[in-house]
Amino acid sequence: MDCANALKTSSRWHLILATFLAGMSMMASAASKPAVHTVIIDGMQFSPATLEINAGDTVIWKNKDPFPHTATSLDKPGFDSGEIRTGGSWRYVAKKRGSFPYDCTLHRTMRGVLIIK
Ligand SMILES: [Cu+2]
Repeated sequence: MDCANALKTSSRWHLILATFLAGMSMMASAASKPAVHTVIIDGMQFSPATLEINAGDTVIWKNKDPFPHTATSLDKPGFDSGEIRTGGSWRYVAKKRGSFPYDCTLHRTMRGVLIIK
């Protein structure tokens, strides 16, 4: 291989590497973009009961039952939706990392856990 050919091959590898790195950084930015998660309240249950999310993500609780519910963290300070009416929803932007067990203050047997990483 002469000098010119070696140079051509080397610049081609640089192009492949640059393309690869650009792809990787796009994937990284997609992964760190805040996501929106939904918890359905139906039949006196939170679904999913355990939800793992990243700090900065949004969680929306949607009430499909014919009566109100709340999503209220057991530890304070935490979060408290107040009463979510039938067909209503409540949106929460999760900022503080940790594991937050929560229940419905109107029906204490309804339990869920929000894990914020
Ligand atoms: Cu309830």
